[in-house]
Amino acid sequence: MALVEVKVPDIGDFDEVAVIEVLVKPGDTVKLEQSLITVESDKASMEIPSSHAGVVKELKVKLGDKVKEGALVLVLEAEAAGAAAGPAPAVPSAPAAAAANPAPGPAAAPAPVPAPTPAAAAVAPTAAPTAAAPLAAAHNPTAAPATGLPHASPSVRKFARELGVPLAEVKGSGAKGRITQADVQAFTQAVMAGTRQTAAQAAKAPAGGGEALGLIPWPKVDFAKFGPIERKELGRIKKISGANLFRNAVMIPAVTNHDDADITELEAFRVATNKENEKAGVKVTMLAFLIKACVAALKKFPEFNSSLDGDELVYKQYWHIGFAADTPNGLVVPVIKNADQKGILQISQEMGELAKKAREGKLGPADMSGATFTISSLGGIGGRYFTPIINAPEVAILGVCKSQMEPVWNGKEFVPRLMLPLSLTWDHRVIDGAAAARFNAYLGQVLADFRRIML
Ligand code: CAO
Repeated sequence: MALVEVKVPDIGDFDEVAVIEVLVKPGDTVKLEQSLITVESDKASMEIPSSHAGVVKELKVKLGDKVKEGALVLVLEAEAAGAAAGPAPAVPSAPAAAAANPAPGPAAAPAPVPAPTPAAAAVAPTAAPTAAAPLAAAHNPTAAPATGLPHASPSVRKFARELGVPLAEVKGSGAKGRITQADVQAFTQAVMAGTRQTAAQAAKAPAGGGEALGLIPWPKVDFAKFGPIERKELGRIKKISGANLFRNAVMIPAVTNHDDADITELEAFRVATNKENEKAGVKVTMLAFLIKACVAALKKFPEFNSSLDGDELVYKQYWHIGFAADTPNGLVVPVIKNADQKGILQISQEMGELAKKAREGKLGPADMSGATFTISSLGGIGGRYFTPIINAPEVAILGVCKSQMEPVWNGKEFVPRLMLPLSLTWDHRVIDGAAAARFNAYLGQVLADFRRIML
C-alpha cells in the first residue's frame, strides 16, 4: 500500500474550473476511474475520475474551490493493482459529448468525462405535459429544501439550472435515486401543469424514464428463459454517446433526404491524386472531398451551419466539420477545424491523424469540440442509405454510404456512372424540406464537378 496523490488531469481548454460536487469522503474505497469530483466551467462540466484504486485518506479540495490541471484532488492509499502512471490528457467525447475510453489497465490514467454543453441541453424543449404520472413530485415552494447534494450527473445539473429547477425537490428515478434528465423534465411538466403529486405517489412510479414522455414502460423480458445469455456492461463511450443520441433522437424533429451524387470523374481524380502523392504518404479518401464539398454547400445554405438558441438562430461564420469515427471503444467525432481554409491534402492528413488518435483513445476535448456540421461516412464499409442522428446543437448531418457503378440514363442511353449515396438528416425546426433538397442537389453538383466550388 502506497500513498498516492490524485491530481486533476488535462481538462482541455479550461484554465480554472470550479468544484461543484465532491463525490467521495475520507475512508471511502474508490475504484480506478471512479468519479471523485465534478468540476464546471462556463462551457461544460466534467467528472474527474480516480487515477488509482484505493482508500481515500485525505481530501484536498472542497465545494467551490477553483482547480486547474495538476491540482491535488486527494491523497489515496492505493491498491497495488490498478495504479496508473499519472494524469493523462483528457480523452473524451463522441456525438455531442461521449468520452473516449482510455485503454484499461495501469498504463493510462482515466480522463475527465465531459457533460453536454449548455447549448446542447438548451436546444432541447421539454415534452408537452401529459396525463401520465410524472416521476417527480411537483414543485412545492414552501417545502424545506432537502439537505445534502442531490444525486445527478453534471449534465442533468446544468439542464436543471437552465430550467430553474431546484434539484433538491426532484425525485430521482435512476439507480440509487439518481436524478435523470427525464425526471427534471417531468418536474417541469408537473409545475407547469400546476399539478401536485406527493412524494409517495411519485415513489410508486416505475423507473425507466419513458413514462415522462407518456410512453408505456420498457418491456421486461427474462431472456434467460429462452436460451443462454451473457451480460456485459456498456462501455463508457457507449453510455455517454447513448444518452446524447437518445436526447437528440427524441428531441429533434428530424427528417432525412436521400440522394445520389455522380462521382465518376471525382473518383478518377482521387485515384490519380493518390498515385501522384504515393511517396508523400498521404492517402486521400472520398471523405476529404466530401468535407470540402459540404463546406461549399454550407456556405451557400448557411442555416445548415447554424444552431438553435431559444428563438434565435446562431449562424456560425466558421466551418468546422466533424466526422464520425468508428473505434474499438465506440463512436467518436473528431473535428476538422476551419475546413474552408484547408486543401484536400491537408484535410486528408489531419483526418488520418485524428482517426489514429481516435482509435488509440487519445483524442482530447479540443479535438472534438466546435463542430458546425458532421459527416458520418460508412463508405469504407458498405450499405446504401441510412438515417444519421443529428449531433446537437448542430442542425444537420450527412450520412454517406459506399459508391457503386450504376446504369444512369443520359437522355439517349444508359451509361455506367459511379454513384455515391447521400443521406442528409436535418432539424425541421430550422430547415425545410425544400432547402434540404436544394442542399443535396448542390452538394451533388459540386461532387460531380468540383470546379463549381470556385464559382
Ligand atoms: N464509397 C466507396 N469506397 C469508399 C468510400 C465510399 N463512399 N469511402 C471510403 N471508401 C474506401 C476508401 O477509398 C478506402 O479504400 P481503399 O482501402 O481501397 O483505399 C476504404 O473505403 C476504407 O476507407 P476508410 O474508412 O479507411 O477511410 P475514410 O476516409 O472513408 O473514413 C473514417 C475514415 C475514420 C471516417 C472511417 O474509418 C470510419 O470510422 N468510418 C465509420 C464511421 C461510422 O461508424 N459512422 C456511423 C455513425 S452512426 O453509428
